[in-house]
Parts: sequence; structure tokens; C-alpha cells
Amino acid sequence: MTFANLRGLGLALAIAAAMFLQLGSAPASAQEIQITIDNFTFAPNELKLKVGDSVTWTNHDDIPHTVVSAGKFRSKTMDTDDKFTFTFTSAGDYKYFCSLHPHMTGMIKVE
Ligand SMILES: [Cu+2]
Repeated sequence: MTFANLRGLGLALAIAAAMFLQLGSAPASAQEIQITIDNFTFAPNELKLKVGDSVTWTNHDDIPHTVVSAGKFRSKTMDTDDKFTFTFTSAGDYKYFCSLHPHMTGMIKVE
């Protein structure tokens, strides 16, 4: 067997192992989604996720912002580069806004 063949075999084994691990880890692992706050805008502004997923907001403005969804979650005031993470454990529509600039709004749909 040549060296090239051995390398090919190693790659095939690695792929087989990766496929096996993927099949073995159902349900699919939760996602961690990033939302940036830039120029008074949440981006992306609308998101669809699954129960168990989490979202991290990062404030890239040099002005403080918050992330508030009435009765669901409320961040502290986030200064520049501050982050806020929330894990969505139940399905539903989550409208949220910045309590300092209420015209800043976003929507997350969890199914
Ligand atoms: Cu704000």
C-alpha cells in the first residue's frame, strides 16, 4: 500500500467517524446565533429559530442600548462591545426593542 493510499484511507475513516458522530447526536445540537447592534439597528432584524437555540446580541454602537422583550427577557444597559445572551426554551413570537430607543425593534420566532 502506498503512502497516498494510506492517507486516503485515513481520510475515509475520518469522514465515516464524523458521519457516525452526527447520526449519534440527534436531536441536532442547539444553535448560537449572533445579532449585532449597529447604527440603531438590530441585524438581522428578524430571525426564526428552534427551541433550545440561543441568541447573543452585541452592541457595536458607541451609545448604550438594551434588549427588552416584555415579560420574556431584559438585558442590562449594554455599552460598546457589551453582550447579552438569551436561550429560548419555549416556542412563540418574541418582539423586542431597545428601552432607550423604542423605535429600535426586532422579532424572533421560535418554533
Ligand atoms: Cu438603543
